[in-house]
Amino acid sequence: IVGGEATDIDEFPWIAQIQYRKPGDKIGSHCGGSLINDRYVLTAAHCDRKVPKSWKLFQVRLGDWDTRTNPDCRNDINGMVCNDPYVEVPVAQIIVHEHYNPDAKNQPNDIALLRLQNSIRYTDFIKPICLPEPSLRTIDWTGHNLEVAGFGKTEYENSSPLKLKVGVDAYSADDCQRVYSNQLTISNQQICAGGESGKDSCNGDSGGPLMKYATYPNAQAPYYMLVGVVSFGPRNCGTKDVPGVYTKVSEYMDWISNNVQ
Ligand code: 4AZ
Repeated sequence: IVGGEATDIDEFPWIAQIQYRKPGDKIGSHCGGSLINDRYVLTAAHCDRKVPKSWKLFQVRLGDWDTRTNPDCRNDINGMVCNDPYVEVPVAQIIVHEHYNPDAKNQPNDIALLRLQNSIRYTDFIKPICLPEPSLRTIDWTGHNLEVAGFGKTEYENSSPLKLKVGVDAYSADDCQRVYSNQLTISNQQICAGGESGKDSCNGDSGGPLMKYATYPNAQAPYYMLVGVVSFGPRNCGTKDVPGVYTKVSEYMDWISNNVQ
């Protein structure tokens, strides 16, 4: 996230850090994701496909906020206050969209599900995000301020030790196509947001959530809804008038239902 700010410790408790085992058993995280129920994390297909083949996507970390926190603190050992109770769960299955095309510039169907080996116990720091119900799948987000969050690249560092968030405005499909016109086609299964100089998602935020907090029709209270999955953008994140491109989650609800057991 560039141009963002630190989240609260219990903000966006669905954010997952996808972890890879690299040669030499080094562990790294190059993508985010969103917990959508007690067994599945939604992420981007390119998180599995565009990393070196020798890197194995093997687990997700949930509930983290400050990656610098001493992990010994996870269980309130020796009276240490545990303020960052993350868990790490093995990935049992990676379900990449069958029509994802890693070679296409416009990254069609950049969406994947990770089935977790165990079901997750929800805490103040680990909770699923809501998916759009049928009546909310046709909302036109043009001009709305959405939020994106993650541990990806910042204006200072290649990744962020803290969970960060930033607001990005949604583009209309036409305006986004105009921006990318001679390079690639933006489909209506994608949504663009950003374009404000210095405020954007960035490398490592991929797979993470683009969200809208609102009181939706027929709801008593406001809640966060998952609108998009971070997919790609200009090499220089936060380039003025060049929005990031997100996979539009409302277009994939049947795919999600069909692939979640
Ligand atoms: C990336 O490389 C990436 N500004 C993801 C999103 C954006 C840019 C780069 C959007 O993972």
